[in-house]
Amino acid sequence: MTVKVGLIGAGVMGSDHAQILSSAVSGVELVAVSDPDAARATKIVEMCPAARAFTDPLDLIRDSRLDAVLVASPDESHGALVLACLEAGKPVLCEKPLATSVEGCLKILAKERALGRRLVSVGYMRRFDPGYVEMKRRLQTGDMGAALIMHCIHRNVAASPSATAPMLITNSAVHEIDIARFVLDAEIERITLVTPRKTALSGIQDPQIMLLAMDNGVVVDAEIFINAQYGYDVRAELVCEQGTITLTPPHDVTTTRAASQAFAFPSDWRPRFAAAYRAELQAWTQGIRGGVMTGASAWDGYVATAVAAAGVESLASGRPAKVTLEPRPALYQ
Ligand code: ISE
Repeated sequence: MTVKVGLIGAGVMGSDHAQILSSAVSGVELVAVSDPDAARATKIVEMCPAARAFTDPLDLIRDSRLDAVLVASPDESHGALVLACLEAGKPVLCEKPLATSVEGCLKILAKERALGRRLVSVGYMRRFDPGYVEMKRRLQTGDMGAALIMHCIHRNVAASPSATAPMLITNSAVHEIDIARFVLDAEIERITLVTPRKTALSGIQDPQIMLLAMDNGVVVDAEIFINAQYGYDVRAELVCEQGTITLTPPHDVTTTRAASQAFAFPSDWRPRFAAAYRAELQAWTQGIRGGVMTGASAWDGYVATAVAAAGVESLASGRPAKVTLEPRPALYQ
């Protein structure tokens, strides 16, 4: 069976997904694309000629030819579009965040529970990154002993002019929140935002340091710096009882010349996580065919949004914020 997918959003992420679906994922066909900007949708149709262009995403969701929907539209639209997909009974992979508010996520959880089956996946693509997958596997072998501390770094080149201080948490650190839960298999009890001296190159509180207290005692520290200038740089090191597990820098070559060594950084997350995006989209389409969804669920999407909301609270108050979650429904056990 070829999974017929409709894509909502033809911006940076939508175009990237269209490119991956049409060149690197098997058993899938992009048959529809919607964007309020018809010119952007047309660009995708040029790349995927089987795709029909829409301007209204709800018309796309209703298109009876579609088996599934990929949402890559602006963040504020995610919650309502995911609900519309559930209404139509269609599997949906939504870019992060699942919804911008905790209430929006809870509505999705309630709707999916009422349907009684998992249709929602959330694009926390790091769960498919070979490095993080291996980090989790090594930890689970037990030969490193228990994890004690996870050190993370998340640096972007330059933020968009509309970036705000809370967005360091809701837009960037959510990936650290999700991957810490995934690698450590633990929930977050408390989140604290620490605010170092600000870079003069931005008007907002940047960088920030996020501390996560996990329910198994591990502490995660993550530096989030979205105007780091030199390149897109994501690092992680897990300190365990018997040693450490560290992501290796993801470059192909290092040059040695004139008494120094160098390698290049990507300019954003798309090249850095290219393998993860491919694996995520392949697993999603396989999951649709086989009826078993992998990757981040609606529950994981809800938790990431809830922890980030507590983080924004901590940023404002300067104090640790407790994370309070709804009981986890059986559908997501
Ligand atoms: C961006 O929206 C992403 O999702 C990237 O993965 C993340 O690294 C970046 O900081 C965000 O702005």
